[in-house]
Amino acid sequence: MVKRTWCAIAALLLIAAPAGAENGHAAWLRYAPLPPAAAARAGAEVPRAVYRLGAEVTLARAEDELRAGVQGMLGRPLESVNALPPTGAIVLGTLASIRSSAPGLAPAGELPKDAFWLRTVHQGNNSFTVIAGGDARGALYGAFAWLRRLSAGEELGALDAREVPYATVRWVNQWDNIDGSIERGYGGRSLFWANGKVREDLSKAGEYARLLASLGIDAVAITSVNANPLFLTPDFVPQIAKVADVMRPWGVRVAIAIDFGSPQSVGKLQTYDPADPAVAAWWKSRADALYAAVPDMAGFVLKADSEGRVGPSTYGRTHADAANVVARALKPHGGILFYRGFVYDHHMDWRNLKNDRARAAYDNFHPLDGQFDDNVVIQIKHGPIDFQVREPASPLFAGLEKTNEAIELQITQEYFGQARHHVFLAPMWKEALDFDMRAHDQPSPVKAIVAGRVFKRPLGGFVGVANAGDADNWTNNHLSQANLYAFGRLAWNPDLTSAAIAAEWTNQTFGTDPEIGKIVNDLLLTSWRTFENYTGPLGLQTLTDIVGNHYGVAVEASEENGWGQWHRADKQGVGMDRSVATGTGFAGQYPPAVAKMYENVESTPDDLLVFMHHVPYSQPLKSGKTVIQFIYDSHYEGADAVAKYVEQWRGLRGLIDDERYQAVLKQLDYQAGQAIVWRDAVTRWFHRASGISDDSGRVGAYPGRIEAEAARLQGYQLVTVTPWETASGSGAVECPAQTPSCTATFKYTGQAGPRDIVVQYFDVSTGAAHYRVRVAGKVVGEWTANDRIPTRKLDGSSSSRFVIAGVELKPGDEITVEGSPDAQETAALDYIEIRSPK
Ligand code: GCW
Repeated sequence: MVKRTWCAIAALLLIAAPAGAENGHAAWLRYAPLPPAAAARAGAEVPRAVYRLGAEVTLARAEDELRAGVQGMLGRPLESVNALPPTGAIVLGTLASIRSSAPGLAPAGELPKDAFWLRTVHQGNNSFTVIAGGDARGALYGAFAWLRRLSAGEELGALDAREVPYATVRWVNQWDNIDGSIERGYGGRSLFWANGKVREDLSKAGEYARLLASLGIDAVAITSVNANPLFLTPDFVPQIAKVADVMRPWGVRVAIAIDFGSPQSVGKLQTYDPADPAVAAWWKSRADALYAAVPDMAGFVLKADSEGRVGPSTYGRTHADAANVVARALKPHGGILFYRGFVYDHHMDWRNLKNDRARAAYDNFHPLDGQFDDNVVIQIKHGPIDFQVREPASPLFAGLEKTNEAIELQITQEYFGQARHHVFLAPMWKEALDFDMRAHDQPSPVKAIVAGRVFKRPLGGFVGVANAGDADNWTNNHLSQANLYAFGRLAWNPDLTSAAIAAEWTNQTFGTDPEIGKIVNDLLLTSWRTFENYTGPLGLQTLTDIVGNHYGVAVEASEENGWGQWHRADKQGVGMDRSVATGTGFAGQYPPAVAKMYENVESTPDDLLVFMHHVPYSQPLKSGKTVIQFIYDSHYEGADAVAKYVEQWRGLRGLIDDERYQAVLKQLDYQAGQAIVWRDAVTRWFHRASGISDDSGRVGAYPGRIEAEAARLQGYQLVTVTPWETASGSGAVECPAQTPSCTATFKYTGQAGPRDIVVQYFDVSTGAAHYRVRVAGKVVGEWTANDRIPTRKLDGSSSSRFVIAGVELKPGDEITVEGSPDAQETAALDYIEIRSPK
């Protein structure tokens, strides 16, 4: 009885929860009420009814979307009608159906597939809004585009807008594994797979398809490129079909990634040699089986001869042989094979100064230009290395003229703070997309090349490695949603500016109040530079633990191993010499005008200076500042900028919902701490390497900081931290596992007054240690280190910060940090810092 009552109350509470509860699940499709002035204007412009022509499910979804959007934003229903009301309506359908049923409303002109036309037609006092698609999917895209305009408060009364997608390929790849984990995924578990099979409940996968459709993305590879051969077994045919069924209503088709060894591992053939007719027949039979169940399947993605994946090299065959054998199996069904250009040797000899991973894509694929079938697309990462914080555009884009191409952009923030740091990637992508390759000395921006416009290719476009999972808000960081949004918008129209995309996203996601726009857009648009500043500027690449988790700082992790992400910093200087004259020759892979620019130190842009050249630390940049001083300054600027983000974000209090306000504030606060870890590690590392001091005297001098090694320790023991630069001073202290607790006591010698106490500690993934801080015996703060940072070690990833604000201190006060280990986590401590309150 008691239990029942509680259930009833709980149910009531659920129902009573504010309609506007914002956990981020609605993403940019919130359809929140418009501010009164915009609502009044739109109220007059938006018809009261919707008339849909055609019964296709995709059109029905478009109608639902319009109804939900108008109801949400204008607070009034949009009535569905079965005949054209003379008093006006939104008329939704394909151009052909509108032309035959309501010829007076149809725009003159044609629309290709996926394109749409938004148009208002006034007849006397009645007005019609026409949403016409080249096909049903185009009409759906039109509905979303119209709603986007409505949400931004745009004028809708005199529309005449025709939009055609820039490219044929607008795909995302999920790196989802069969067990439900996602490689480099930070947004939770897979939306498609769990425990070795398809998820029972695919409703979120359907909602995801809706998000993708709102951007014009029309295909998703639902399995990781590090492909599990099981996905090609007969058992998976109905499972893949199940996913396809929930995505199809939104015009989204599925693809899978395949393993090249499957003819042998799954098909039990003796070989997977692409030249063997039995192998070709096997690929054909698998494609036939899949297409029988999923007739609109989009195709396959293939990573071969890369990072341990098998490929054609086993049999001395070429990538073209490999791609074509699979493409021919897909061809009769209209399927496409995406063959990844990410092929390189990860056992390269680092001692050989001529070796260069950046050359690999071009060296592997350029010689094969013209040998790929016309339903093969070479999928090329935007830079020649691997999604680092700054890279030049891959020279391979200009190196294939008779082959279809797609640019691969990584939406998931593998090298960008893994959704714990806020980095809006559109400005970086734009730089690659807009980069002019000067192929044949003609304008040839990368975006136009991949779309097939420069070399007149029938197929090509944009692929994003997505960041979505089953987290309530899809990405685990509200601001990371902006990256998925930006990818989709750029895939639709790469001519959009980053600022326009940021503004659209912010309007829809947080509201149209100009103050919100000012704050959020500034955070978005400056964040790439900020991240680059505190990680690896000047083309150093992300100075992260590249052989480990790709998260925290580890300056030397890329050196002296076969992975080829070398920056070659030594006592005299830093950078890879990639010139033709004296280096690896990489610069020569670009068309002449670009090659010439990168060949010389003087003409190489500062942002890529040490990517292209090995220079002394004293090398002046264009500004006159030396390389070493720039490394110091940029790191301080980057860390300061994140600290400022926290303050800027506080300006949103009360302007946006508290739920997301608090969540982002917490994330930014964490990031501000991490940016300091990065700043100190990189600057101290280069200070030690170069022996050159910081003109501003900051590196190595930390006012208010007291090292744990210098504290009075009870139970705590000194420990060295690897890499050394990730701990302040000479290391840290830790409390041996199984010890109940240890203490480190610091003496305050400053003036009396309120102070912030910053505690720098280590939060590893193997336990939840507890910390308690006392001042003169009184507890002033305590917390548990239970964040799930991807490391078991004391290092740059686990180094974390807790701030106890506004504590009254007087000279002589003892500050004691008591740490209680848990499991393997040793309540380790790096330092405390006492600073004036902000
Ligand atoms: O950046 C690297 C990632 C791998 C990934 C690989 C690739 C899917 O660290 O996790 O594997 O790129 O793109 O194939």
